[in-house]
Amino acid sequence: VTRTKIPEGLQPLPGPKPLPLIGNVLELGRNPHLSLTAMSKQYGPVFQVQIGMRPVAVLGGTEVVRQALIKQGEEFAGRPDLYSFRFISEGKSLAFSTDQAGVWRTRRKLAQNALRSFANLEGKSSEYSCALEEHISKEGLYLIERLCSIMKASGGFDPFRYIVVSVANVICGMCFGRRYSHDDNELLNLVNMSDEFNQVVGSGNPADFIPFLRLLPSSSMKKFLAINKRFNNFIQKLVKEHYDTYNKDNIRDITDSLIDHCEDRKLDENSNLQVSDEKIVTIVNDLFGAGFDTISTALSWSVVYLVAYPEIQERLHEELMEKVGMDRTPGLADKTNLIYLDSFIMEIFRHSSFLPFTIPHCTTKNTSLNGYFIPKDTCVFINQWQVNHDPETWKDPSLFNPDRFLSTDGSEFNKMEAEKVLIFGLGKRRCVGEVIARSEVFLFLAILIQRLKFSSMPGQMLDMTPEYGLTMKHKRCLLRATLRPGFQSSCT
Ligand code: HEM
Ligand code: HJJ
Repeated sequence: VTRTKIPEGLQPLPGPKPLPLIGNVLELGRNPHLSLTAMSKQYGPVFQVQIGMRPVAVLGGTEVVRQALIKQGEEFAGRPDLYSFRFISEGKSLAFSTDQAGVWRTRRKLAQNALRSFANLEGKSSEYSCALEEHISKEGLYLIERLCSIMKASGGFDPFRYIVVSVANVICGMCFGRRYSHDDNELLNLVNMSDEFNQVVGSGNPADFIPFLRLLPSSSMKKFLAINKRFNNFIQKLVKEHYDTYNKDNIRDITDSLIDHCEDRKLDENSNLQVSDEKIVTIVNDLFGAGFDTISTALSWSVVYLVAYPEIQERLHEELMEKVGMDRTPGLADKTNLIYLDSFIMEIFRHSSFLPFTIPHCTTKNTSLNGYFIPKDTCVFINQWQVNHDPETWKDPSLFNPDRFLSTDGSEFNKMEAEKVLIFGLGKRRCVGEVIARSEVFLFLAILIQRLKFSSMPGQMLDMTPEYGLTMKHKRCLLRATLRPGFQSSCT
């Protein structure tokens, strides 16, 4: 370990004493978001643990996270060179790879522009305010039909299994202009295997920090490599089809627009060619991967919470009846009126904190925080779970209570409280899909809650303990859904 001399007036980060070779891995345990929150009580809002030979700065206090990611954004905007990240999109991921010469910044802008233009695109019919709303509405209604027929056939359904296909279809529509059936095995195999991906890339995976562990045979690492390979093949096939049928006068989807950007650049003699075509087109890997996995995790948790809190489910349904009624499908414009639903979603984000840490960050130069010295190239974990359960910020943080986001008389959504929830990260690396994600979670839930009532299978206990990973999932389970009185489906 190389030691940089600590500048005068600064202290080294506090933290537990590391063991030789493995550092503090044993104290990290199976739930690093909980163990690191507990350590923070002893060492403060910013401290250091050593994972293997590598020091990691852990930030979990609300203020210290804002200070680092916003006020000192540039210094904390890097990504560490972690072993598992090398295999994601063949090391060319926008989200996970280390930046060379500002390429990340250019790619990020391209991703943001592509998402913005395709989400806001006009819908095919005037019934919808935008293409995103059209995709979500249609997939939401298909999902209801599908759940009704599964209920009729087998009396219970696995929420993640069906939600993930509907969500994947929305991002597939935007990225590739196509949708898949709920029985398409190619898509099902791809989107139902994200567990291993998430466990391997979750913050604090020992193999990322302890080189000799990579020599041991590991079934989870094997599966991780297989998932990445399958994922890349799936996307590459769709990208090739797009190259073959590309027409610059008819840009059909995000993939076309990224190809178009490469072609444009070839004509422009002054353009800077640092970003290869491949690095432009692989942006869709990240958009598709992030687009199906995060949102389906959020929705699947939401359905489980609806079942766990039936009185909240009834109140959400009543709000929908009052503000939307039965005669039309809810739309994105209803968001401002459905304040209890909005509060419920914020409380899902906060209470589950299903994205417990952001993707790991890395310092881009020597810096300091709260009077502590942090050298260049230090790996940094941002503990979103801790921010969302900080007793200084939240009254009874372990209580699931959507009302905390409403004014005392219940008539208004409290934006100030909502902004304290940390789930999309902050600053330069903040999620690029946030607007789409919020719209999708809102509209899918509004459509589902309007028409369906969810409940548990008789005699089955709900297990709400999350499985640790980049995105934490609930255990697979079977639930029931029944149509609300007055609604029809093709199987009633
Ligand atoms: C990054 C959360 C949905 C695309 C991130 C990060 C978080 C996050 C925490 C890392 C921030 C950091 O490292 O500091 C979420 C949540 C979602 C969601 C909670 C859903 C509820 C989406 C969607 C897309 C997307 C729908 C795309 C369509 C990305 C990309 C990055 C990212 C590309 C990498 C940004 C970068 O490294 O510069 N997201 N996300 N996310 N997200 Fe999301
Ligand atoms: C995936 C599940 C994947 C990628 C990306 C390239 C890109 C969730 C957070 C940020 C979003 C950033 C990305 C998430 C992962 C998945 C996801 C899977 C292969 C992938 C914080 O998206 O099973 O395979 O390859």
